[in-house]
Amino acid sequence: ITAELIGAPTDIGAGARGASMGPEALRVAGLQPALESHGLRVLDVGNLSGPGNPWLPPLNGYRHLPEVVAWNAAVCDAVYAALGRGHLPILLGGDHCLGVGSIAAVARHCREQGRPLRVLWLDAHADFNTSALTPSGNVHGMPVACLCGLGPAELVGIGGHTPALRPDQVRQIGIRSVDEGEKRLVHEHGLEVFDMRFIDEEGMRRTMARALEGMPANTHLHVSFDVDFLDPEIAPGVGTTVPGGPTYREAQLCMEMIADSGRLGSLDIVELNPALDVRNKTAELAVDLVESLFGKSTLMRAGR
Ligand code: DIR
Ligand code: MN
Ligand code: MN
Ligand code: MN
Repeated sequence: ITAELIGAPTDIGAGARGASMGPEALRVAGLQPALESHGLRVLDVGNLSGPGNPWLPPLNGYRHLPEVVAWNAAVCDAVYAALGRGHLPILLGGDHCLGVGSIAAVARHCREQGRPLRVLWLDAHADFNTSALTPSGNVHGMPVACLCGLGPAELVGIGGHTPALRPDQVRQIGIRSVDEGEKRLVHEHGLEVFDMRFIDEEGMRRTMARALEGMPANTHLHVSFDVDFLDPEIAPGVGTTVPGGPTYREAQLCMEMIADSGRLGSLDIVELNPALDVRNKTAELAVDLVESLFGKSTLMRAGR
């Protein structure tokens, strides 16, 4: 496997400045050597470029929509090109609005290859807002809705096919903050959400078994890892902390079970905000977890 690191240094869709420093913080935390130590070839293609953050109030329910579209177009092209080279793209965000471009590219690739796609959305938030429902106008609260066809045409059509995803291709894990109107929309569209209550009651093991079930052998699995998925006690370096997230052990098991599925085809690491971090510890934790996602284990494992 050759992994391709693609930096997208922007906080254009977020409600706090600083996620634009995420790619460099992950590099400083040693992402590339960590992946290499597990047998991957790693190509760091550097950072994409795009418009600066004008820090304006929402317009028609969206903040910075033209800039969000520009960044997502660049991300979509880069991720699609990486997949075309047979590489496993790892998007280094940047805020979670970039999930639109990244996953639209993955969906396009899978459509062309006739492969099934499953998306695991690891997040404290459902990211299923629309311009009518959003309390903030921040597009990082809307990417799942956009991918399912609910959103502005210039963003929803970015991978050339609308919608990029059907809700039944998505599994959300770790959710504990959903806005009032957003709740209804999540329900109407039948999103499969393993919220924190589900994880409390069933445990991470059964949660992940459910989230990963029913994938044919040629399934492309995309993981969109919003670092605010993690409990803020262990991961303070994010813009929108929500208490009561997965512990270190739960997060490790989550990543290990994804690795064991053998289906991982692409990854986003988003919402890391070094301006809010403590001595880069959240970036280091993200690197530690990503190692498990790529097969780090304490002992020899059957079949690997
Ligand atoms: C909130 C916060 N639901 C919003 N969203 C996210 O503004 O739409 N924070 N994704 O990370
Ligand atoms: Mn290691
Ligand atoms: Mn998110
Ligand atoms: Mn989030």
